[in-house]
Amino acid sequence: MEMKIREIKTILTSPGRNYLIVKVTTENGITGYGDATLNGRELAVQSVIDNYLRDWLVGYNADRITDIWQMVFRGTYWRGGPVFMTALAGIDMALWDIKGKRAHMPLYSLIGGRCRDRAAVYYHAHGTKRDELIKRAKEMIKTGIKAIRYSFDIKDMHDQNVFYRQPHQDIKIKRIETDAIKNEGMWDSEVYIKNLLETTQELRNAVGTSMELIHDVHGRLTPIQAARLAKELEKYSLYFLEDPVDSNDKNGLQLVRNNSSTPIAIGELFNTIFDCEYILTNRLVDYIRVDISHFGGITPVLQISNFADVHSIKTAFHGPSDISPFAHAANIHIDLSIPNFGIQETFETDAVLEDVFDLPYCYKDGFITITDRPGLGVGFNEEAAQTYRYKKRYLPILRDDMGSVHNW
Ligand code: GCO
Ligand code: MG
Repeated sequence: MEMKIREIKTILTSPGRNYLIVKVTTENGITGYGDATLNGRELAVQSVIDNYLRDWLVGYNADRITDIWQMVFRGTYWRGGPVFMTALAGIDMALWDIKGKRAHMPLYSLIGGRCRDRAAVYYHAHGTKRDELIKRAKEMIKTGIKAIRYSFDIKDMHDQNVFYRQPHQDIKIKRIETDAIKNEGMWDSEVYIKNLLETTQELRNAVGTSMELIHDVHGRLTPIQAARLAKELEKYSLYFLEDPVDSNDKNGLQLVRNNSSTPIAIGELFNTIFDCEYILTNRLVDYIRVDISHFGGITPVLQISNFADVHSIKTAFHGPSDISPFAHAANIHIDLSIPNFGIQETFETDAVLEDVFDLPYCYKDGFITITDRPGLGVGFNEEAAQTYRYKKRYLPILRDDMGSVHNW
């Protein structure tokens, strides 16, 4: 049925974190929302939608999601990249939301129906000190959480005022930081490896086998360092080790694989199926964890999930606090309806988020479920969203002791 797109609008909001939301409205007044948040580059994505995609897509049939996706991806010739794919993802999610609302069906029903009743999740557990992390993990077990991604800050052995920053923590730590633009930290991989091994041992002893442990290296090690680490970690039976090397280094990943049986997960930096094709066909990972907002939306994530399944690889979609509830909801609908779901990353929700978003999902005993509201099922209060003003923020930069830039 023909159902033309009447309007495409972007909304920036910051209830605790910055989010860029896309709103698509059809001629018959159905609205769909999608997430187009790209941490630190929200304004760049907004410009692609407002200045490029909007005028082009208004008037197209909203029902033809695959056609619109192909048109924007292939038709633009210079394809891919995080900014462009995030813009496309926002539109794609909104179109699926519209289709669900029109059919009076939740997304999971539209894409094949549930394969399971609930989806296993993992939370982030961070401690500025090792004992703090262990205390936190033990508290989490009591609340029913069954899997954590653990991280900690490391005090420099020589300079007590310097901490090595662990992947993506918002906790204020003392480092060479002046403002939101010059947000720089120090890094030493050998200090990190030593601390990680000691921490993992203590954590495993403290939680026993009652908790799955995940660690995110954030692509900060060289292949040989990562191979050594993954081998050493075997005795602690991690659920997976994430991004042990730079995601672009496929041969580096192969080296890690050849030297260790620690399960590996990768994918949050990939933007197209072509970025992961070699890794999947060569079975270099056990979990693929693409980010629905940076990978172009629901349409390509369904495709990559099927492709991974053919290679006995499970999913562990990226789900940090810096993507909005629309992306989280989309992840969960997919988690529930694909055969090869593994685990879903999640985070503890800040109450302020619920001033703007009415969440359809809820967590219990380490699992997540979602309501049967149509489409993505997320309610969005646009007026409340306007009151949380966007705050410009940059991602941090890491440097080693010579001052050279290191992977963050
Ligand atoms: C994860 C990720 C995040 C990223 C963040 C960057 O595994 O959850 O590594 O923590 O660092 O999404 O904006
Ligand atoms: Mg990560």
